[in-house]
Amino acid sequence: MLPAMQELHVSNDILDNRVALEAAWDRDGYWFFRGVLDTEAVERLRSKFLDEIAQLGVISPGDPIARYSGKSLSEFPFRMEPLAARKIWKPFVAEPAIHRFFTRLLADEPFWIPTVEYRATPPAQDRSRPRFDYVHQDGFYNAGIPFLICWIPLAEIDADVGGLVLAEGLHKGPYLHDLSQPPLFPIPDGAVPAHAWRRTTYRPGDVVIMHLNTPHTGVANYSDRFRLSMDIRVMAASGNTPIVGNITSITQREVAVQGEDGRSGTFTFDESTYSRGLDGGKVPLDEIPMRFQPGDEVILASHEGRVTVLRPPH
Ligand SMILES: O=C(O)CCC(=O)C(=O)O
Ligand SMILES: [Fe+2]
Repeated sequence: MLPAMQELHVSNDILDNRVALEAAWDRDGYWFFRGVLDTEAVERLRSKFLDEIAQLGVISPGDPIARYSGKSLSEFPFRMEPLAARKIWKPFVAEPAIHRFFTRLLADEPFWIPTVEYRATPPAQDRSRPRFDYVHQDGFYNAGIPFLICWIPLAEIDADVGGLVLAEGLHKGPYLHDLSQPPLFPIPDGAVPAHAWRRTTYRPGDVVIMHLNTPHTGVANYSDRFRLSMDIRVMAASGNTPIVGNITSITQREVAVQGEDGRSGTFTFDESTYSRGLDGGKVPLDEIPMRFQPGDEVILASHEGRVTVLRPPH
């Protein structure tokens, strides 16, 4: 059993009230909205997940509840690489009803950061492991880009299925990650007081939007079915958005990028550059040019011509 936890605050009633929205954000470090995403659009996304995992034989074709068939998971693509390769987030955020919701929430056009996780989490195979998968603050591993995390359930996710838990009001810092424990710097047990954890039973149409420093984790799935969710990151388009695109050239001192939206430029590296490799660790300055090549997809943030963040989308 998951320990008893308070429910997330629901912010539907303040969706059009900027002052109240900002106050809730400042106090809690998240917004939770119920039933605001067009359920047909969510269903179209969900059916892509179901088709993919049915093809892998781990659920029966057409099974709407995605009950795990028991087939070995030794070949299961835990990061859903086939869905990632198809970039199925793009048609989802382009759905007019989805676009309208985020435009209303941000009071601006949404700018999507293509750091997307497609999660089809099977029932936990090892129940001796802790129920909380990995408590973390996204900001610790993604310094420099002030995005909002959008966690989107694609089916009902109750306490057995697990889902997301977050620590309310702990986004104002300092980071809880333990700097003396490389390379992952985990948050020590007990650093988040037990009373701060929040959850709810999630349903299609709901969305959790979190501050990038809000501690959170997935909860191991103790049900008989797959847990389906997608998390994606967004900013207001008028903010200081990074360039999302491809490297056109890279030398020991600078990198040139061509952004998908037409922005481009050449930027220099320096000691303040935060670069992250595919393994998630910080890349030393002199190794940056070896980690990236022309053609690579990157997210690049800059300040006065210098790179502040350079990283692959994932
Ligand atoms: O869904 C999960 O298991 C964790 C979600 C998460 O870490 C995120 O959305 O940043
Ligand atoms: Fe996260």
